[in-house]
Amino acid sequence: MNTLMETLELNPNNLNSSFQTEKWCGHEFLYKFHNFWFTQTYLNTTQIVLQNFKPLPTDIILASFPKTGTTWLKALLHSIIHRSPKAENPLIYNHPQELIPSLETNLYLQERISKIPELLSAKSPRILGTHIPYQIIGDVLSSSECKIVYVTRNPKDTLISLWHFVQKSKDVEEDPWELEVAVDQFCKGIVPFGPYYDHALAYREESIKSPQKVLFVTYEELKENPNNHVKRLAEFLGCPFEDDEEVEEVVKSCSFEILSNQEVNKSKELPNGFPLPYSSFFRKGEVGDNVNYLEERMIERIDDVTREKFHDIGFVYGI
Ligand code: PAP
Repeated sequence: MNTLMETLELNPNNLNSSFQTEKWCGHEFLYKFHNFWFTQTYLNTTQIVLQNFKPLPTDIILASFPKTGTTWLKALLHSIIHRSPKAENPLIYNHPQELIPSLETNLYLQERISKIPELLSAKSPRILGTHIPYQIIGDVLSSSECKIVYVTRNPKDTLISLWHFVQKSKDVEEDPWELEVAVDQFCKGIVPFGPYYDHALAYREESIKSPQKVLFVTYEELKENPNNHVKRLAEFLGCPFEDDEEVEEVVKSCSFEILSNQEVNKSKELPNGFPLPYSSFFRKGEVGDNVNYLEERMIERIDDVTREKFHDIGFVYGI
């Protein structure tokens, strides 16, 4: 516990002098740390995670760039690991973000520090989320036999989902994040935990190098064939399903239609340590919604970056 307190003292709130900064939206600034961009809060908590989090060999880490399917995967992983009879499914009464906390956004927060040992004492295997890029948290994650599931989503839908999410913040109501600006910042990588492309590529590379340790899955393939990918996830995690009905039940109970209609997920209450309500994690849950918002020239600009960053190195995805 002392170590945590000491770390906090080493991270004073005034970071402006030591990090490259960019204005983001509302009153938020982003800070550049190891070539990725962080809000002030997450820069602090990320450093605390790096210095204090020790993964157990049995841990399952769900890694993702924001808005790429984190909530869905949290629900799926929880259901795959803790198979429970339909009526007792904890997803009926608990938001997926509460069932599976994220290291830097829900756990290693100043106000939760005293509760960390208790919060991390969950029954094995623990499932924990993170948006921290592999370039930054890779050494920590490779220090144990823990498994990593990484989910990604096509860049245009990711951006549109993020743009909607950010509009819900009070701060941004007064100083809107114009779509034009959002496209520009996304393409330059200046969004929380960005650049999106570098984030996805490093986890993808690890999944190719160490397929037993890292499983890489896309939002779109999950949408297209959820049953197959849920089976694949369960096999990767060492707990394969015995019958297809069980798979069907997991897929159904975690579907957007079911989850977004649970009272807990419609709630306007704020999750622990988070400035936006539980309901903000559920919007449309569709593939291709970006075409309803992005102008042709915006699409072309993002596609150009996608070609350069992904396609040119053989990852044909995202257009
Ligand atoms: P986070 O990284 O901040 O936790 P994350 O859950 O990755 O957010 O992203 C939210 C997106 O996932 C929303 O997408 P949209 O804005 O395009 O609609 C949300 O609707 C979608 N989502 C949440 N739950 C599900 C689900 N069960 N199935 C499919 N999509 C989902």
